[in-house]
Amino acid sequence: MTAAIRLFYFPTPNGRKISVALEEMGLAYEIVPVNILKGEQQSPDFLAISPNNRIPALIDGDVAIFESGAILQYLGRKSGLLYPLDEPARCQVDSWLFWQMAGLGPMAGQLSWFTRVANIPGRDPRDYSYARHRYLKEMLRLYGVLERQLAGREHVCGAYSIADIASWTWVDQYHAQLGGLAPFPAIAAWHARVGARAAVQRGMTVWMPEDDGGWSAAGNAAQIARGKDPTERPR
Ligand SMILES: N[C@@H](CCC(=O)N[C@@H](CS)C(=O)NCC(=O)O)C(=O)O
Repeated sequence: MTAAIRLFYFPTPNGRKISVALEEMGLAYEIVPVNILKGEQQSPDFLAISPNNRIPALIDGDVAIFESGAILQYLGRKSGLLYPLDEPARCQVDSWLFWQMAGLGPMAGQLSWFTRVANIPGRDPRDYSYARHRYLKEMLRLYGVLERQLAGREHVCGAYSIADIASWTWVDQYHAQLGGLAPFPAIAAWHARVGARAAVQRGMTVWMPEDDGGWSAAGNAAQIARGKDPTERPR
């Protein structure tokens, strides 16, 4: 039987937010791989669902959604889970969800981009040290914000919610950018706590392409093993 929910997916932090949420909420779904390393996000069929040509996107009956934050809110409303009904609590979850969407995700993405470009010999002759400096500084600021929020709390908004899932997949994949979580003990404890959840572990491993092109945390580790340091700090 085909599951009602179809998740257009690639195993990046934004894609994994949704597979983790679906696993946490116990909703049946089918993975539709969109291999962004092969340009499948540009296909006309996919653009009809996701006009910004980015994963993730989701179809559920006559509902079609793109943007991972909007999808998390939809799944929270649909399941009645991990998205409080109480308005003050929901506003807190929305605040931290948008914080991740507008800050933590894009800044980590830019830092990763400029670090990787700098690590590809012959890729581009320009000097990216200022870009790396800027995004590393912003990442450190954002981790400081998250550290303060998590100090004395089990989860970002107290109770486990879609706000945790949104930030967790980004911290999980990219904390090596900052040289690890040692300077951020509350984030480190939260990262371990959320990572120990069975649903999170299932959601993180739902589908992998044969060659991840170095996008994943495993790809980062392989890059380090080849002598290229993805955490290289700006001069
Ligand atoms: N704000 C969007 C960002 C989505 C996004 O950037 N997706 C990336 C993977 S994490 C993608 O599809 N990249 C394909 C490309 O750059 O062409 C969301 O949260 O859904």
